[in-house]
Amino acid sequence: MDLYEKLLEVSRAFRIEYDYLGYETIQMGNVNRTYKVNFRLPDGNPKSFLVQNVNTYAFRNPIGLMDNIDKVTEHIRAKKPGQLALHFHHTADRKTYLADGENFWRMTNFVPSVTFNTVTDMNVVRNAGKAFGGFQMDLADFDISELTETIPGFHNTRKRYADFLRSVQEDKAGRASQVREEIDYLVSVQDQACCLTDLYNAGKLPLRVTHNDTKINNVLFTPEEHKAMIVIDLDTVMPGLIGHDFGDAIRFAANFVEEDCPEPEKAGVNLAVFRAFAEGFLSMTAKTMTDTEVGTLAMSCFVLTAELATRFLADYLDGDLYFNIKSPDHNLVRTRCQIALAKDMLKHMDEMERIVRDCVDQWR
Ligand code: GN1
Ligand code: MG
Repeated sequence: MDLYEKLLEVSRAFRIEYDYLGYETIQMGNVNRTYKVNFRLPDGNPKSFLVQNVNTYAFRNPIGLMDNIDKVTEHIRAKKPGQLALHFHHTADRKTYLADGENFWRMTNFVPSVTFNTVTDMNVVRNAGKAFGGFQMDLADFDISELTETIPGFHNTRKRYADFLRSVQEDKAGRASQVREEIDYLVSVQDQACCLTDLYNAGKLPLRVTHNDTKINNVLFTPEEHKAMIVIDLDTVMPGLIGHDFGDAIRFAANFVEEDCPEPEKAGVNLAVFRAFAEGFLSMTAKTMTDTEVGTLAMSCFVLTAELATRFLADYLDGDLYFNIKSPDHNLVRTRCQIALAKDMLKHMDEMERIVRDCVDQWR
C-alpha cells in the first residue's frame, strides 16, 4: 500500500470520515515522520489533521510514551481550561494510537501556525523562553513517578559518551578513520560535557519534569503576530534537569546557523539571542530555581551541544540508524556544526554566565 492510501486508512481508523484530499509531508523533527492530511468537510470547507509515524527504533515503548503525553497534556489542560491544547484523536477502541504491526501512528488536530528554525526577532526568542519556562512551571507540581522514561538516560551524558565510545570501537559502517579529529575533540571535552550528570549524581541538582527537546521549532507561534501559542513534541517529557531544557533551547535557537549547516565555521553563539531567551525563560523560573541550578545554566548549553555531537557522530559511525538523514554525510555535517558551536560557547562562557546572573537578579 502506498503512503497516500495508508494515510487514508490511518485516518479512517481515527474515525475521520470526511472526503480525503491527500497529504503533505511536513518537515518536523529528525526522528518521527509527520504528515498533514487534508479532507473536505460536508460544507465544502477544508479540514486538516496531523498524522505522525512514531519512530519505534528511537522510542522502544511508544505506548508508555503516549501514556506520558496523555497525563501531561491533561495536567496542563486542567490548569488552563479553554486554552489551545494538543488533542489526540482516538480509534474506535479508545486508543490514542494505531499500531498496525509495522508502524505506530497517532493523530492530532492541525494548528495553523508558524515555527522558526533561526530567529532574528528577539521578541519571538523571549516568547519562546517564556513558553518553555512556563511549560516547566506548569509541570512543577506533576508527580514524576507517574512518567515512564521513554528513552532511558536520554540526557545522561556519561551514558551518551559510553554509547558513543562503543560506536567508535565497533565502527560498524567503517567510517571511524575519516572522523578522527571529531572523535578526539569530543573525547577531550568529556569531563566538561558530563558536568551536569556528575552534579546530579552527586545529589546536588533536583530532578524536575522537563521537556528535553526544547528546540524553538517546538513552539508554535501565531501566523501574524508571532505570539507563542503552545509547546509541542511531548515525546521526551521525562524526569530531567532544568539545564537540559535551557541548554538545548540555546543550542538550537542561539546558533548563528541551523544545526546542520554545512559551513561549520559560521556556527557560533549569538549572545543577543542567548540574552533574549534567558530573559524569557528566567522570568518564569528564576524564583523556583536553586542557586546550584542557576550556576549550571550557561554551561548546560555547552553540555547539550557536545552531547548531541556525540549522538550525531555515534549515529554516523553506526550507519545512520537513528536520525532521519537527507544525505549520506548528514550526521557528520550535523556533528561538525555542533562541535563548532560547542567550541564557540566555551569561548563565551564568562559572558553567558554574566547574562544569566543579570536575568536572575532581575526576576528574583
Ligand atoms: C531529535 O526529532 P526531533 O527533531 O524532535 C532528537 C533530539 C535532538 C534533535 C536534534 C527523541 O528531535 O534529542 O536534540 O533531534 N529527539 C530524540 O535536532 O532523539
Ligand atoms: Mg522531539
